[in-house]
Order: sequence, then C-alpha cells, then structure tokens
Amino acid sequence: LHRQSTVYEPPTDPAVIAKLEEWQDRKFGMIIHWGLYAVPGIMESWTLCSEDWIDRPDHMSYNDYKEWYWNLNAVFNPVNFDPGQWAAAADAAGMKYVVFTTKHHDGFSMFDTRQSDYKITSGPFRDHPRADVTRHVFDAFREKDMLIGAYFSKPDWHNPNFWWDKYATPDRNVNYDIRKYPERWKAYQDFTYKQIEELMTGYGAVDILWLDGGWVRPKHTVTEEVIAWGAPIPEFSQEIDMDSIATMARREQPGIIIADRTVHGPYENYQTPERRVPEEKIDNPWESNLPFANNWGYVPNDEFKSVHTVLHTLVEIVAKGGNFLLGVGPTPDGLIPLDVVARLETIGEWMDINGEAIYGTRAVEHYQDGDVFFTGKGDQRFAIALREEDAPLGEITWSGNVPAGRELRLLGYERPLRWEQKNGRTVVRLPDNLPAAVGDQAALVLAF
Ligand code: FUL
Repeated sequence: LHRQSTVYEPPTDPAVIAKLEEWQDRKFGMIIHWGLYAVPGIMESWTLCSEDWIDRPDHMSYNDYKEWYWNLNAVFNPVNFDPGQWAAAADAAGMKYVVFTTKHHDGFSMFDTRQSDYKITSGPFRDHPRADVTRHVFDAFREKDMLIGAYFSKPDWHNPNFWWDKYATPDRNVNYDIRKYPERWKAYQDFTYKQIEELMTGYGAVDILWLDGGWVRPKHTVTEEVIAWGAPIPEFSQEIDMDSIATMARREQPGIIIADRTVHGPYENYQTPERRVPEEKIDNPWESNLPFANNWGYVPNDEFKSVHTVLHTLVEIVAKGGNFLLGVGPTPDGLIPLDVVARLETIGEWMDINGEAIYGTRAVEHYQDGDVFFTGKGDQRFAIALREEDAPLGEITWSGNVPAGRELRLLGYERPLRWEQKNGRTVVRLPDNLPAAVGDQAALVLAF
C-alpha cells in the first residue's frame, strides 16, 4: 500500500476537494451488503464464482447451484425491511456516512432500474411501499445527516454481455473476445452508464460513488498489485467509459467523490484497502473496509468482532489518516441483527465521550508509540491509549513532551490529573478511583 500512496492522483475539481475534506472529517461509516445472498445467508455474490476457494453445498452441482441462486429473486420478500432501524443503529454508533450495495456482482439491482428485470422491484416485494429499497435506505440515512454512498459493482454476472474471463459461468456469460464483438461490449458499457445515471438522477443527493470490481479496468492500469490477486494479465482492456460516467455523475451530483477501487488514476478519489489496516500512515485520503462479522452479507451464527477490536481498529485507522467503513449485513427479513445493534450502541457510548479525538482530526507526524496513537486538530493533540479488557489502570506513557503551558485532560473525567515529563517522556498516572464509564473503556483519551 505504500506503493499505492505514490500513485494517488488528487482531484482538481474544487467541489470534489471540499467534499473529500468533509468526508475525511467524518471518519466512521457503515457499509451495508444486502441483496439476494441474504435469503439463504451465504457470504454474498461470490458463491456464484467457480473458483475452488468458494464454499458451496456439496449436494448440488455447480450448475444446479447457479440455477438455484439466480432464482432467489422469486423468493426475496423482506417484509420487515426497516431502513430507519439501520440508520438509527449507525447513528447510535457515531457513524457519519453510509455505503449501500445498490448492485453487487450477481447483478441483482436493489433499486428500480429500467435496464433489467432482475431487480427488487420486480419480485414478490414489488408492491411493498418500500420496494425501491435504495431510495428508502438513502432517505433514512439522510435523515440522520449522513453522507450517502452508492456501492455499485462494475461487473454484472447476470448480464449476458458481460465479458467474464477468469470467473466464467458457462450459462450467463460468454468468454468472448471483446475486440471481435465490440457491439456486445458496447451494449454492456451503455447498460452500466445508464444504471449509474439512474442512481445519479433518481435517488436524491449522493455523495460517494463506490465502484467495486476492480478487475474491470483499462489494461494499462493493471499493476503488480492487481496481478497479485491472482488475476490473469488481460489481453485487452475491459473498461467501462469512466470519463463519461464521471462527467455525467458530476453534472448531476456536483462534487461527488468517486472511488473507482484500485484503478489508480483520476477516478480513485480515495483508496480503499480491503479487510486490512495499512501498516503505516498514508497522507492521501483513504478508507479501510472490514466486515463486523466474517462475511459481508448476513450469515446466521457468524462471529462478530468485539467492541474492543472495532474501537482499536478505528483508532489505529484514524491515527494513520484514514476512515473506517464497517460492514453490516441485514437479515433476509430486512433488519440489522440485534446483537449487532447492541454492539453498535456500546461503540457509540465511547464515541460520545471521545469523539473529539476522532471526528475532524488529521494524522500527525508522530502518530504512534506502542499502544498509544495520536491525532490532531489545529494545535490540539490527542493521545489515545488502547487498553485490553480488564487491564489494571496504572499509567499511560509515551515518548514526547506536552508543549509548555498546556493542560492535559482525560476525556470523560473532569478532575485534574497527575502527570509529569521525564527524560523526554510524558507519564500520566491514572487515578484508582476512575468511574467505570471511563476506566473500563477500550481506549482512554488524553487531550492537550
Ligand atoms: C469486494 C467484493 O468483491 C466483495 O464481495 C465485497 O463487496 C467487498 C467490500 O468488496 O471487492
């Protein structure tokens, strides 16, 4: 990823620059994977892929599996779909933006597209007042003042004109040479343009266009990093028309941030390391995405990360200059599982006390000393000490001095602290009688 940071191309449009700044202030968002895959509770579209690493039921042949999957559209009927519950849960956690899967790789649209019948508004849910799911998700999160992000998969495994090389499914996609059948690929490009246009014109204000499926890209942008995914080096570009898409998107949604993931260039306004936190601070805008559970979509009995882990991850990401996009998968019924809601609330309790060390901050030069991370806002500094569960209080220490004349505060604790500077280190002794609401936190924050 250090290599990635060197290929970042900063936007030049002042409206995009301003929105990126605002987005960086917000730090913490929710990515929601919801689609056909929620019905049986399987990872997400990837079960359609023929590669060996993918778990599918043993009793079905691959072809039967695909047939069964494609037909899930006939049974997806999330009668309890409640985007207000989703937005309230994100808000309670202190999240400030959302990214929602308007269409994942399986090609099933969660919005009322006119380009295909393979969509939520054609199935059994069509007469429900909230059938146009994307609209209601966006509205509910806008009501909580969140920035709105549309996840959109550039690959569409359901579209017969989608050229699919490595991941070829014999029935739906043809492994054709797009130079030989340019009209097919052109039809696919038009289809993609029109779907994105629908999202940009019919769904209110959208702040982020999160374009997934980085293997759909111009050949000249295939880097070592892409080859490392195991993708074959393509003979030709498999690109959509990003120049026209971006022009259209920015005409309809001035300043919209585009994250054309991993395609380093003018349409990757921020970088998106997946399921990992970069080893070092990165100076250009970036966002790590990690699922709360092991899978992006809803899988019954999936394991969730602890509140401690999520908060430690958030602190590390923010100190390294990034945003954190935490993944949640609603049930086939249309609700965020209650144990996720409960964890989000606990995260929010920490944010209520310590949010000033997160929101609106930027990475500082000296951003880490062991378990202590630093953030800054103007000349304010925050030292955020990660703590293991049930760790004894003791002291918090780091190398570096608090500038002369500054006060040192422990967020959530009104009383003065005992601290000193010794041999170039700051040492803070925590009072034994700290209220549990502060003392038991996953991270304690010192502001100076
Ligand atoms: C990836 C996708 O292939 C996964 O299914 C998931 O949506 C993740 C956030 O992005 O590239």
